[in-house]
This record gives sequence, C-alpha cells and structure tokens, in this order.
Amino acid sequence: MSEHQPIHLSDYRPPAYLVKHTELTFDLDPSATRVKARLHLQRHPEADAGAPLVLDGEALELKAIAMDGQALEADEYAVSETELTVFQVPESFILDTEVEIAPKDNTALEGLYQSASMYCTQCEAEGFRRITFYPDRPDVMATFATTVIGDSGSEPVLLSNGNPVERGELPNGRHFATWEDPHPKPSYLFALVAGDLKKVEDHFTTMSGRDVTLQIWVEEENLNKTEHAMASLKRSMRWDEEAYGREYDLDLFMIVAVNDFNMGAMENKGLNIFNSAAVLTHPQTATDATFQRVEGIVAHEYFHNWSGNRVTCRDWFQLSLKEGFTVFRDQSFSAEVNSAPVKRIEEVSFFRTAQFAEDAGPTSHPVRPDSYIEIGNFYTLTIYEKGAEVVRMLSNLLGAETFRKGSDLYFARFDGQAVTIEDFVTCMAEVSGLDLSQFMRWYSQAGTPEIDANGEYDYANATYRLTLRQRTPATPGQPDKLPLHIPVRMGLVGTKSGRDLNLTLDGQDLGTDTVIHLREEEQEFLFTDVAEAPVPSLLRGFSAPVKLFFPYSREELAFLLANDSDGFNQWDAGQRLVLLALDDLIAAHRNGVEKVMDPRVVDAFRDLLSQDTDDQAVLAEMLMLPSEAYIAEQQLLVDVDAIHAARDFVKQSLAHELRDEFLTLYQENQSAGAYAPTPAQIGRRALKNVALSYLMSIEDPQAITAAKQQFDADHNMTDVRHALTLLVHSSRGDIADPALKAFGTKWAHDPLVMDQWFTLQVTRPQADALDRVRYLMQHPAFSLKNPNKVRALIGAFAGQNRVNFHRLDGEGYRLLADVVIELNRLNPEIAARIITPLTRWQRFDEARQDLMKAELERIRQEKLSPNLYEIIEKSLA
Ligand code: B3K
Ligand code: ZN
Repeated sequence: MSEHQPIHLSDYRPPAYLVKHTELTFDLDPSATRVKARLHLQRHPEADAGAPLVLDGEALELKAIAMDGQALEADEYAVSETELTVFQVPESFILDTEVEIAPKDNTALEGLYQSASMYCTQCEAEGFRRITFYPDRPDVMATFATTVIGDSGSEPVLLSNGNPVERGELPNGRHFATWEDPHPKPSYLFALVAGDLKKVEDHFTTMSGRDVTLQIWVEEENLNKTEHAMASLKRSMRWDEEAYGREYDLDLFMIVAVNDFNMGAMENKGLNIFNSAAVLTHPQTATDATFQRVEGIVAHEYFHNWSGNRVTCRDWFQLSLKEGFTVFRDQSFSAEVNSAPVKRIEEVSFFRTAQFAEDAGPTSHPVRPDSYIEIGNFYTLTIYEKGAEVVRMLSNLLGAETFRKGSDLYFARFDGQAVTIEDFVTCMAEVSGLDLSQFMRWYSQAGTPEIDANGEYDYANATYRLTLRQRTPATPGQPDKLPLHIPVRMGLVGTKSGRDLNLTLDGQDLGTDTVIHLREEEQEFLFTDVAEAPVPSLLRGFSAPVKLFFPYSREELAFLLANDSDGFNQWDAGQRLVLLALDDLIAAHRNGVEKVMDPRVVDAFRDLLSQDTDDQAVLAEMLMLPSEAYIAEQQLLVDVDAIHAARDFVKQSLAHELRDEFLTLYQENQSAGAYAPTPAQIGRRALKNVALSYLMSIEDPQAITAAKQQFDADHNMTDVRHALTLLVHSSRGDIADPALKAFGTKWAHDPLVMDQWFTLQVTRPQADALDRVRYLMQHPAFSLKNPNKVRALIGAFAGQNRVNFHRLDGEGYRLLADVVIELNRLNPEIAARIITPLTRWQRFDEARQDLMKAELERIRQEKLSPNLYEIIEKSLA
C-alpha cells in the first residue's frame, strides 16, 4: 500500500476539540524561529468524553508542551510525522506548545517562509500545521492574538491579522508587535508578515460611516506601482456594499506584495498577501491585461472577506462554496466596471479551452470532489471557474433580485460558521421556492455535458421544433451520468428580417429571448407562430457550462455573426465559422493537399472590418482567431503541427486579403496622450494590436516598421510588449535581437518585467525555442525557486508553445519532466501544476503518447510528494 491515502467526503466527522482562542508568539529567525502557541480548547459537545486530543503538525520540532500550566510527561503524549496526540485531556483546558521551524529552508512556500529578506506565510489549505500544532481544519474557528518579535533593523514592520494593539522595543535590537483578530477564523486564514516594507495608505468610509484605513505594503522600489490596486480595492469595497450589502468589518485592511508566492493571492483576514505579479502595476511595466487581472484579483480577495472568511467551508471538499461563489462575484464586478460582453467572451474562451480540457483529462473531478489525496491539487479550474458557472446558473435561474435575497439569507444565517454547499443551495431554494434537487447534480457529476441540438421549421404551420439531447461523457470513477438541469438561453433570429422573433411556447408568449430548461435526456420544444424561417441562437451568454452542437451551415453562422442580438453568440458564431474552415485546412494539411481559404470567412471578416463600432474591445475579440489550444480541444486526435499550420494559413490569408483594412484599423486606433487603463483605451489598444498581429503574420514591410516604431516609442508596456513579441516571433532577428537585448538590459532590475521577457522568447514558434528555454534557465534572473519564473519560462513554453513542446524527438517532454523532478523536491505544489501538459497524453498520436508516458514513468521512479503522486497515478491509471 502506498503511503499516500485518499480522504473521503463521506468520512467527515466534526472535530473532537474546538479552539475558542489562540495566542501565538513568533520569535523570528531564518533557521530557528520559535513559535509558542497557547490554545484554549474545549471538547465538542458531541465528542466522546475519552477522546484524545489530536493536533496536526508537520516538520515541527517540539521544544515544550504543557497542559493547564503543567509540563507533560513523555508518556502523556506522542509526536509522529504528521500529528501530536495528547492521550488524556479534560473537557476544557489550555495547551501550551513551543516549536522550532526554519523559514529559510522552506522552499515549498507553505507555512512560514522567507521571500528575499522578508518573512511571510501561506496557510491555505494546510500550511498552518507547518507553523504550530493545531487542529488545522476549517471547521475549527478561533479568535487570535499574535505577537511577532523581529529584528528592529531588518524587520521594522511586523504584521498579522486584525488590529494592532501593542508594540515595543526589546533587548538586543529586537522589537515586537501584538495583533488581535476579534473575528473567529480557521487557521488557514492566519497570516504573518515581517520585513523592511513601505506602505501607501488611503481611507474608505463604509456604508454605515465607519472609517477604514487601507494599506498596501511593498518593497520601497515598488511604491509607485500601487495606485491601481488601491483604486481597485476601493471600488471593490463599494461594489460589495451596493451589490451584496456587505460591509467591511475591521478598522484596517492590508495588502502585502511578495515576490515568491505559489498562487495569485490569499485572502487572510485583514491581511491579504499577494503575489507581486497580482498587485503591482505601472504603465511602463504592466500590460492592460495585467491591470485588469490585478483589479479582478484585488476584488476577489476582498470579496472573500464575506464569501470565505465570515462564512467559511466546513471541510475542503466544500472549497467551491467559497471559490466558485467568489469568482462569480469578482466576474460580476469586473463586468460592471469594464466592457461586460468582452469580459464574458474572455471568461468563456478561457473556460472552454482550459476547464473543458481538465474535465476531459485524467484529473477530471466534480465541483465538489468525493475524495482527494492532496487538497493542494484541487485549486483547479473546475472548483473555481466551473464552480462560478454553477453559481451563475443559479443566479440566472432565480433572477438577480431573488438571488440577492438568497445570498443575504446565506450570510445572515451562517455568519461565523463553517458550512457546506447544501447550506448555500438551500438558501437559494428557500427564497425562490424552486426545486433545486436535480440542479445539485452539477456539484457531484464531473465532465462536460454535451447537448446535441436540432431544429426544423415547418412553413405550413409556422412552427419551429427544437430538439435537445444531453449526455455527459464518462469520467474517471464516474462511468454513468444522470441528466442535468440545464438552462439554455436562446432566441430565434428571422432569416428574412435579421431580427429576433417572438417566442411562443405552449401558448405562452416568452418575448424574444428566453431560457428553456432542459431536464430530460431528450426534450422537444415546439415554438408556434414563428413568422419566418429562423436560425436558432442557442446558449446565449454561455448560459450553462456545456458543449452545444448544432448543425449550422457556414451561411447560417455568417448570418448569426452579422445579426445575432446577443453579443456573445455573435462572437461565438464567428468562432464556429472559423473552426469549420480550420477543420478543412487541418485535413488538407494532413493529406498533403493544397490549402484553400474559405471565402465566406474572408467575407465575414471584411464585413466586420467595414462596420462602424463604438466597442473596439468587442471588435478585437471578434477578429481574434481561436487559439491553438482551443482548436485542439475540438479534435479527437490532436495534430499540433496541422493545427499550427492551418491557423497560420487562415491568419495569413486574412492578412493578404484584408491588408488595407487592417492597416487602416492600426492607424485609426492609435491613442495619443497619457496611458490610462480605461475600458475605452484598452479596447483601442487591443484592436490596433490585433491588426498589427495580422499584418506581422505576413511580415508586411509596413507592419515591421510599425512594430519597430511602436517598440521604440516606449509609450506603455502593452504596446511595447506586443510589438516586441511580434518581432521576436518573426523571422526578423536583425530587428528583434537588438530590441530584445535592449529590453532585457533596461529591465534587468524588475523581476515582473523579466518574467514577460522570458515568456515572449520561449513562446516563439521557431524551432530554436527549446534551446532558448534551456539557455534562459541559466540566466541570472531565472530561479526554479521562484514560482513566477517557473511559470513565465517553463509554464509558458509547455502550455503555449505547442509545436515546440510536442516536438517529435521528445525533447520538450524531457525538459518539462526534468523540471518537475527538481520541483518535486523544492515546491511540490508548483511541480504538480506545471506537469499538466504531460498528463494530457491521451489526446495525441501514438508516438507522442509513448514519449509522454515514458516521461511520466520516469517521474514516477522518484520519491514523490503526495501532490505529484496523486497526479501521476491518475494520469497513468
Ligand atoms: N484562497 C487562495 C487559494 C490559496 C491556496 C493555495 N494552496 C486564493 C484565492 O482563491 O483567493
Ligand atoms: Zn479565492
């Protein structure tokens, strides 16, 4: 039997002992930090009187232990690799422990670790057990008082959750600060930061008139990169009051930026810790996409204060309770403060590429998994993004107003508690009177449901018969699936009028846009009084996270692209049209016959380019071709080379045919004046840069000059990075190489810009990309210990440079496996993430399958962390 055993949801039991209050004292030292913990413990009312106290603890050196002031004898307790057991305890008591830990050796970045010279923590999901012995589970909620002792010189700033209550000097150049958090919280929300940090400060007045101090703590050189995050924070705080009635509940809210961080950010109570990449922005160093990402993540972490912190998860199987809901909340916020249709297009196009792939792969799991070996592996697109889509469906089913009633009820009823997904859905059912029992299957069934739709117009009777058939493919451990409750938003677009027709179903007038409910395996919908032959517009706004198939002709798709009143479906029709053309070209490439461009695609694009639009960002999205990854998602057997060639061919054909239009677009969408991350400016830049991409695909001389000028103008990072990427991805090394060098020298001091410099080089399609990866891994700015660097270089290569990663000599796979093996020792969480592309071997031809599996087998020979063990075993099962 393996040492790594799964944990099952069905085995959940309440904790035997609760912690009422936790007092912590940290005496910081890189290799010997002392942590004293005083836990005020109480037996759970339902627990056995004789139950021993079992606390979690990993990599801790126990120095002292006492109960109610009395040191314990060696035979009164036991310490294992993962637990501390005290055999006999009273109903209510105080336990004191003291442990030693070594933050500087903590390369896993879980628990207390050092990032450069500063100390910081990451406790979700199970990092707190690397700090002290504790019931490290979310259903144990305690108030905390934390004293941090550090060096006055190197750690002038000492932070923890809640309110600062005391600080003072100590002998030997040491000082201390004490913090109290009055809100009971699980250990995963604990945070500590210490270092030489500087702050920017602002204020927010809450809806009840309380003043909240807002602080962003950064290294001194980053003080000029905090403005956007601060503005985003204030917008988020206001939005949560207005949209959800949620007010902030402490007098102080802090954000800290750290360079070494496994994820984007962490919602610790009152002290959010952020990956510097997810908080720092400046027009010269961050792109529009980063500005928007920062806004979204700041909002996400802030929103967790209610959806996650005040009401938390009973156990980690319920992770999507806080994550899915909070992603839905941050998506709604971003849609409101930016261009809503563009946000939806971006969300869905990412979702259909990455979450669909996850759900079709070996690690496919439900939004609420039944079991896991390592919870760290479950911070996935399914838990987050599919979880958000499920909440979105609920919100659409109930309507905005009733959904708000449901969320009010949820927050009121469960404030200060650790609850389950049922608790959430029950509130929604109660306020709406809806029966959501079938809907609950969304939480327990993995896999992407597929809908086969067919339609038939009957001229004589003026009826339209829509047939929907659903199935969910088998996923690991779930061979049989039940029908889901799927809301399908739709309209019928008249082919003569180009307008949405009125919808009458069972004698009921439903207007021109409605939601039909698919609950059976197969269901028929007969629309009456349909005045003209329609083209159906189905799954508007991506109303459910499913794949919808309808046998559209290319003419019908071009028609929807031009006429659909739903912006999302308009965009989707364009994508479908291009995908059909790509299918032909992929086949042509495989069969070695000449590729011919479908004129209908050219015409559709010409129409798009000739229209006057006031939403440049939407037009930019419409003009973007599906990514290679999304095209691959559509294929049973992925042929990376054919996909790459076919997509290039479409791009180049469009560039040749519509050269003048693209050139005009490029010229007309220049923005003079100062950079601002406003939706309008972002839209113009996106449109201009899409046009430049097309023109650069044929290396049009005017485009090359324009790209070079755009780079030299050095106006903002969005434009500079885009121009440099296009040059580096072209054959014009004579221009690209000096530009790349100049950029690398100019920004050598800025790790976040260097990340971009790495990424744009290793995503180059040319055959030397892999050599560049190996070369850049030796670059002084690269380090395997820094997750951002690993993602920027290795992650970008394996995830975005498909032709080179999947080289037939297997060198791409070997490189990734080498990195994974090293990371298995350094940072198991990152190792288990970065390996993803290798786990998708089933989709490729036999030669590649063998090569990929061989690398997985090679990794399997190592002494694996639970993280990698779980992923590898599932992948090779
Ligand atoms: N809740 C954190 C997740 C961190 C988990 C890392 N193992 C980030 C977020 O979703 O806001
Ligand atoms: Zn979250």
